Amino acid sequence: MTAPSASLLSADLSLSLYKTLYMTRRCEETIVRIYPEDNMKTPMHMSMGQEAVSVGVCRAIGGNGDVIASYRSHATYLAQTEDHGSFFGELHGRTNGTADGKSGSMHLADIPKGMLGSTGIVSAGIPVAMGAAFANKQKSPGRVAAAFFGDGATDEGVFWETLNASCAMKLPMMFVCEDNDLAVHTRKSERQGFNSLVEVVRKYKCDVYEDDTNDVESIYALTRKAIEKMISSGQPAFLNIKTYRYLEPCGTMQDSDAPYRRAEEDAYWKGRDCVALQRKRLLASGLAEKDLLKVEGDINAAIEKSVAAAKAAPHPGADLLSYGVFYETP
Ligand SMILES: Cc1ncc(C[n+]2csc(CCOP(=O)(O)OP(=O)(O)O)c2C)c(N)n1
Repeated sequence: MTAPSASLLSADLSLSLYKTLYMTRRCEETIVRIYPEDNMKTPMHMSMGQEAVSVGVCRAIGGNGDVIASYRSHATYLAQTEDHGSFFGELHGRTNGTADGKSGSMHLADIPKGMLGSTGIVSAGIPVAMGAAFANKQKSPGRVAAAFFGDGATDEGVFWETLNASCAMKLPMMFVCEDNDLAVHTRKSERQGFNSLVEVVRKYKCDVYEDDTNDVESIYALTRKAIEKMISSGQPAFLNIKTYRYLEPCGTMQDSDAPYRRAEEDAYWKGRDCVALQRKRLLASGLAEKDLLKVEGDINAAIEKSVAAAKAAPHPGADLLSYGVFYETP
């Protein structure tokens, strides 16, 4: 296991980042455990291994921004809202879910908390986030918008059009590429006709940032820097954060033996697991193991309560069929 560097953040923030990382990981471990019960009918696109990107970025935004996730949305939703009650309600298709149980795991939203949504169409959330950035520039100076997307989304024209328009219009828009090198089973080197995405993006009028640590504190600090620069310069930011998907592209199973996987790559990233890294840092900073176990135990118990509440809640009835589907004039 890679040794973490000493924290440059306050002890409270360091622990708080860990709590959200741990909660997100534990929610997905719970999904892995109970998915075979077949109470959750939605397909699953697991964030496991990549959680530090959402936790670091969303915490750096700190409630003063709007985010849109890709279809691999669990970590972004949980990091932005901290609400695993509505999360498990939605996955179980129950009325206590984020969309009354009608949307499933790829369409998680909580607009009052700045979680504008997520979408199953690769790249489709990026121009919607640009709309939020445009609105924020007009109505809420200092507030940013961020689009999370995989490196596969940059193979879509709409990514480049949105990047171009955001730069031309000088919008407070943050592009967050969760760069796990893969689109399903295909690597960037087989899909892309250029050598380096960040070198191409550097030609645009935006600031480009890179991270390859999978370390939540490093991602947090980089995002804070990007937001401050974006607000002072009026130019968008592009964050390319290297990370690693632990599970199969869609589903809850391990696929470490699949032909597209590389054993050394798997070992490298699991040796710098973002949750374990932050835990180790907290222990090295003097936090007692028993205190950390208590924190973790409380989170585990709260997640079990959310799962039980989801299972006990009703499915949506016909009365909710068109509710929330059509815009209603206030
Ligand atoms: C417009 C569109 N084209 C194709 C697909 C099928 N598809 C689903 S996931 C995926 C790969 C996406 O890879 P990436 O954006 O890197 O996300 P990751 O799975 O790595 O998180 C593709 C091509 C889709 N959902 N939408």
